[in-house]
Amino acid sequence: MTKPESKTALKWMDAASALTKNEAVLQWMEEMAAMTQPDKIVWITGEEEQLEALRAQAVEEGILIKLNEYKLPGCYLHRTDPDDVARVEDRTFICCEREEDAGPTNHWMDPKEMYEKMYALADGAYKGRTMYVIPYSMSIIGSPFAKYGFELTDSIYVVLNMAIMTRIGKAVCDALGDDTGFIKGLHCQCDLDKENKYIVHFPQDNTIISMNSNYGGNVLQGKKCFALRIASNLGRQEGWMAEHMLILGIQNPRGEIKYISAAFPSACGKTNLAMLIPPEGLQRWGWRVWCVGDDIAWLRIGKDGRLWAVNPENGFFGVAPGTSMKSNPNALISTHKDTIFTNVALDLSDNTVWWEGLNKTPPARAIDWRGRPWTPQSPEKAAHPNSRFTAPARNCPCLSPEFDNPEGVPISAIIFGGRRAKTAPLVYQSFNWQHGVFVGSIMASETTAAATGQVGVVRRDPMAMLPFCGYHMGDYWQHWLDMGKKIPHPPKIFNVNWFRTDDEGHFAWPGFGDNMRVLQWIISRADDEIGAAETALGYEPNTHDIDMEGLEMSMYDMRRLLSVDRDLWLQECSDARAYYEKIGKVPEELYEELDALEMRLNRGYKRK
Ligand code: OXD
Ligand code: MN
Repeated sequence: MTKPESKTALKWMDAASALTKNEAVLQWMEEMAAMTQPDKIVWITGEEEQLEALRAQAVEEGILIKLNEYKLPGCYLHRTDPDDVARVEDRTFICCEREEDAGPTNHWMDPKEMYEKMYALADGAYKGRTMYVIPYSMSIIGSPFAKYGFELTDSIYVVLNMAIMTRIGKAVCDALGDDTGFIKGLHCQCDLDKENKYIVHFPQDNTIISMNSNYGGNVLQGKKCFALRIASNLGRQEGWMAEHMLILGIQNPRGEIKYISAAFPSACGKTNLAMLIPPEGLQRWGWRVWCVGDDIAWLRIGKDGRLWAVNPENGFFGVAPGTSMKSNPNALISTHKDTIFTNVALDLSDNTVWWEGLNKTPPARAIDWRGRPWTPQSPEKAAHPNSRFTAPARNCPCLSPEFDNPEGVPISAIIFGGRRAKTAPLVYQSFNWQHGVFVGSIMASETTAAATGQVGVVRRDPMAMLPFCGYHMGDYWQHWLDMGKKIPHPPKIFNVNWFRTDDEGHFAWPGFGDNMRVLQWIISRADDEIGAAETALGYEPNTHDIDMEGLEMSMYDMRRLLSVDRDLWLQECSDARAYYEKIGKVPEELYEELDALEMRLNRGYKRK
């Protein structure tokens, strides 16, 4: 790597004012400051007073718009550049030493070459600007799961979002002490030049660089860059797992809580499931759901031989459109204070926010996400389809009391799922861990607005990690298989599909709160409490085992939701095989599972 020279030792850095005496941290920051040449350096202490001053400065500079303090206390609106509204998978790189270690699902460039490119762009990038130093922790500071990092940024928006999404400040430096195992992160807004937008990861030196973007998923480095791409590498080396999964607790009428984690691709309802409110009938019996996390899970084998999970984040970066008091009251309430909204519409009647799907009464006069006047007659959407809220987890009415437990929560079931109009049934259980890994490996889903590119196209998204796995997908599957052998009491693995459509193209399953009915079945199966029908795909519910009370749906509809179309599945197998060929380096066990599935389908496997 060509390191930028720090010509005068500690010329830039006022070591006395730094929050740490960690030599490795100071040395690296000195180099970064010498290269980017900020006017000043500000350490983010985590104190409310400092954050409040930054909010005021951001409002003054037009970066944030202060919203109605009475209706939305502590809330702000931000608009990104219209060309900078989603993750940019085609500009995201994993720069490990050997191209074959990044695998065919990641973009790769030689680390030396990439460092040179990045350092050329960063040269003088902070001139006339401030370098903010954000010490942050993924997971609870001091927890056995916790990992620490520093993000250097010239964006107040990033500072304020990171302050919601992660645990920040002096406590992080204190917990890190002299340890050199921290994650280094550099973010330069530059001039948001599309041609020079880069989201780059150097797993061999735990470094992240985001260049020419200001969209959350690209620049809130704790999230996708660290907690998934870098952490998936660390997990592989250290024997744990970093997954694109929500975590929730399901409380039964006896007051017992079982935890599950679930992987769905971006914008496929993870936040909705994580904060689900059970249908009234089930609530009356005492069923309820506790949210531990809505996007990322770090999982480790506990002393008791079960798999334990924490949510490394401290807030929700949720998709706004479609979020309403009907679809997800807990998420909406979470946004009612201390929240930053990005690319939603500004309701001029009361200086609040609006997005499609919030309610049926769009504002008569608004400013759309691009900053243009908007009325309900306007031809374009008021909010961008990937507009977001950044809300503190503590605002969530159903936040689990275990949210801050440094040991995490024990996982009874893992769920995979995606948007599939036809193929996948409502729910099925894998025969065992290895079969479950296979089920996750062939996951596919229709693309959404969370990333740039075409929306609604079916693509393979193994374990919902396609854009986030920081190394070769084949090695990642091997890591899953290896973990399975090491977990004495592994969770059971399931697959769900909330998005199956009927012959008219309407969703055949009501989804949202009614998904609780499926979760109940999953929990009963995880506890070996009930039997199931054995099908070619795995175990499916006996139709009477899904509680349908209060649902406007017949047993016939339910059977259709659970049906397996043999021809579609044979096609699915051949697509999966072609995908495996493309990935290469696929563990033999997964080919065995694919062969076995094909054989079961060909035998005309009947429900038992
Ligand atoms: C997200 C995503 O923002 O997956 O969580 O894109
Ligand atoms: Mn996500």
